[in-house]
Amino acid sequence: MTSTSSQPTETEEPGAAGYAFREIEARWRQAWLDSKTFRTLSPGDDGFNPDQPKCYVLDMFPYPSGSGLHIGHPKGYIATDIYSRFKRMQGFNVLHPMGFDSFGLPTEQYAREHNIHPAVVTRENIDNMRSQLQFLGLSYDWDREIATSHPDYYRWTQWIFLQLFHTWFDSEHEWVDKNGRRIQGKGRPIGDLIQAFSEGRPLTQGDSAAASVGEGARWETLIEAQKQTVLNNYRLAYEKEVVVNWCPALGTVLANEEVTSEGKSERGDHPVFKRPLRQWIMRITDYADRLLEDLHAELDNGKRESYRLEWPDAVKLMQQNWIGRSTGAEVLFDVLDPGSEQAGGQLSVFTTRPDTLFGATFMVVAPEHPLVAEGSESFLAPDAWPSEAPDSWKGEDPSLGIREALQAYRVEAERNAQAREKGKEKTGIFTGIFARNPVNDAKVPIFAADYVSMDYGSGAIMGVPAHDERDFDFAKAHGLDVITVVEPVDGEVDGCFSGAGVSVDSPAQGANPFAISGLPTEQAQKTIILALEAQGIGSASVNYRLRDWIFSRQWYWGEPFPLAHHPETYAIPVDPPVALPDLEDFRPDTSDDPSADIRPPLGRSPESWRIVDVDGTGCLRELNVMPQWAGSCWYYLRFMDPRNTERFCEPEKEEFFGPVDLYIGGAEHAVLHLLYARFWHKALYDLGHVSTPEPFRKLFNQGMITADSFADERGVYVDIRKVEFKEGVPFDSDTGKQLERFAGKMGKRYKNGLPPEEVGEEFGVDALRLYEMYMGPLEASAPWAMDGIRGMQRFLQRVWRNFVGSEGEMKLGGELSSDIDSLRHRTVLRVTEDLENLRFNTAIAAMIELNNELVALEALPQDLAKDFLKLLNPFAPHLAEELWLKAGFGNAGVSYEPWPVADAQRAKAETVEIPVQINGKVRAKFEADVDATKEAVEALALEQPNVQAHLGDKTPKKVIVVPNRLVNIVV
Ligand code: ANZ
Repeated sequence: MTSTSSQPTETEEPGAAGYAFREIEARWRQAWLDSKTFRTLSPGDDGFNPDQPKCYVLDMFPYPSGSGLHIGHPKGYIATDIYSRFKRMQGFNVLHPMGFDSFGLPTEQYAREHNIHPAVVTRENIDNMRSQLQFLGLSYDWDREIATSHPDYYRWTQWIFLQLFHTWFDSEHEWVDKNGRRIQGKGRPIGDLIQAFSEGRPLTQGDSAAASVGEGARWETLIEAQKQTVLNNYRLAYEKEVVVNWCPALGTVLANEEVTSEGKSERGDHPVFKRPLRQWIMRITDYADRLLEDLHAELDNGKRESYRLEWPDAVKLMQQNWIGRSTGAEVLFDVLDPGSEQAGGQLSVFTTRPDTLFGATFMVVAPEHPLVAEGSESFLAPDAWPSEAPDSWKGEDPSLGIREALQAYRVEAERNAQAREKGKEKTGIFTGIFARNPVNDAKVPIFAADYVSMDYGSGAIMGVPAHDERDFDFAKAHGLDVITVVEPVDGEVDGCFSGAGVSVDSPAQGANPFAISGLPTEQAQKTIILALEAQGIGSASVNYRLRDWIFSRQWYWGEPFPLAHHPETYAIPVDPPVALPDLEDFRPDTSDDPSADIRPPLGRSPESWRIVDVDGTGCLRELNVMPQWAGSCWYYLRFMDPRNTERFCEPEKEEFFGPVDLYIGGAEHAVLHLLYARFWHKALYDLGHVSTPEPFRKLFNQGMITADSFADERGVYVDIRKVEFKEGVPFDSDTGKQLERFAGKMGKRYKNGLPPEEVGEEFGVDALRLYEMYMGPLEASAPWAMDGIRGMQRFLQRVWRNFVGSEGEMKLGGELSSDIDSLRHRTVLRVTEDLENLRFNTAIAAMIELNNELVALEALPQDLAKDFLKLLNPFAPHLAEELWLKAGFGNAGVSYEPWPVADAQRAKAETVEIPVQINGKVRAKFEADVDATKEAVEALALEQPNVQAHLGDKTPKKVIVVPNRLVNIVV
């Protein structure tokens, strides 16, 4: 960075010419790096003080993109920097690290487009972003920098993966954690399960089915491959064939969010196909209850006071909805053999309203349900339409035979699958099959319809049109009965009533075990569930929206799995590190053919890498890699001990620094990243590798910095540096053509994101930092405006002028007046409280007010000058350090000076100026004692000569006194 001395600009304050911010900032930036000012000592380091309290302040680390940072990105980083500097001055041992989330598709795609190896791209991008972050004077401990794509890092990601592979969740296990908390369910070593099996724990039905052995088979009779298949059913990291979104043109699997409603890839608009694929999956659903509970629970980590997560309510709610716990019942309906009244099978439904069973007039299964899926063993549909079926039950074309019609509906439903969720019209088709309602023996038709989804509950429902909107719409469209069985406690309903109320029209209380008439909904549900359980036709049941997490990706730039495949088709762990082979051709195999073999890039690695010898057997390595999320699941732990080559993190250090005290990042990570990281953390907690039940104590989402963008008549964005305004109308300075203005996001593609270096060079980094914090509350989004940064530059120039005379001499000395002293204490109070609560904008306002009062002083009394620089330091550290040094306050700098403490007594202003309004217009001002009574203030106001003059002989209707603020007289 070149440092030119500051040339006067039009906005410069007179007399502030000595404030050479470019030179000052460049010098301090370098000095902090050279002397490692912000290095954090850990337990075990020389000079570490175990009695000093810790504060762990973390940013969501960036992925090193090719375009680097723009001025919108550092908002959160500036906030954590301010907080970290504040906490250091308050005497905390602050851990404030930074690193790079450098594996993943964005980097690989950039590499493909620019034809550079991802490793090279990553290195260049990291170097660029590091220097951008350093330019901003952020006080990271750079000795702790990590990159998730570095082998020293990802060998531990692999190690954690293996911990999960070797763990199963024992939902029955009740235990007391080391902080004395009773917890239901625990991640336990898989060895415990193996031992239990060999000591006689019976295999479940699912276990036997998976191992293809008969029911009642015993563990010790299984061969190794069968045992491994059973264990795969339990492992937290397991293998399964699942249906995925396969995009052959991109050569990769896509997440649902990456597929458009037309079934195309969001990136590139290529066709996407549903296709079964063997994947590694994380059994996060086992932790659903604990992930939910701890959002609100009182937590304790044994060394500090107990606490609850201080997260935005909106984020907690999003996680809660994402997990989506529903309680209700599973109910078995007898399915009648076609053309008979005899039960030929059973159909299980999940309902949240078992109290509405008497109102069930039909059933619906998902189009893929085995009951109607041709070729499935449970396929039951008859050969011809039953005589009961009206045309409205027969789908689009009633002239089709039942099997053709069902087949046509299935195909249609699959085609619509991507857009299914909120499909307006409730289409569906009769399956030709009837079932019997277990509570009243009513015969009900079974439909297949795509408003029921195969991956929730059992993929089948009972239709209760009187009390469920979707069922109501469906019943209307297909001419089905609507029977009301719940009424509101008061008031009437028209149409569908889905609320809680009182059961009606079910058997009266008495002999019938399902008697619920007259019972309030909650009680009716309990009664029904007990009766279902007693008769063996149902039970209480819980369902979750949360799905297990698909953990494999078919690209190159990710963590290799520490696994190989035994020829007998089970996975064998391989000790980390497993280095990513250096492939020259790292591109995926793409194709036009949706059924072409899926060949991940690692399949092209040399045989010496691909084949691992395990006890004399050649095993093929897993060729998929881990997803982008893997590295970010635990990076906050590595920062505590980033160079450890023996462990992922030394327990002593984790116990000292954990959990993260403040975590700031974008709201877009509210669910996935934070949920995945919490899941890994809990599993590590159960295994005894971390000491706290939750990773992030306080979470804060910064708002976005938005910006106007400008486009020409073709809709092509024009670089904002080329936009010129004539009477408020934007023009392209190159072509002279008028442009259209759009408000919105800042970003490279809108050509409206300036690099921070450009803005920092022009106005100063301190001004940039202040401005980003002064734009409004940290959580709010606000548009960038150049005028705003000029305002902050003027503030800093005024600070300079208050401290430095025209000859460059420091203006220090003199006595502190009691007025200024009390303002100083008030400002310390306000700034301290605002910093603690991340209200940086109002803290800056308080400093501006104080600074404005100092303009009138010839010289600054020492104590005042010191306190002012201390308050300023977290926000504008370069200027604060410079003035501290120039003032001779100490060569060690201001960064670790003790934070000023306010004297609440002295913070009280003795008198305040109070304006007097008559009918809303200010007519006078007077000084009043801050402690003056309302009556005294009112009397003083009425005595003011100008007030008397305006009142004349009128008597006021009303006098309103706002203490210490205002008197308002209404006449
Ligand atoms: C009968 C009923 C009566 C229902 C009533 C609701 C109200 P949540 O809260 O989301 O868990 N359902 C069950 N499985 C389904 C599936 N695979 N696809 C679509 N819908 C399904 O919702 C559970 C309710 O959604 C269940 O309770 C079921 O409808 C429906 F007055 O059963 B209900």
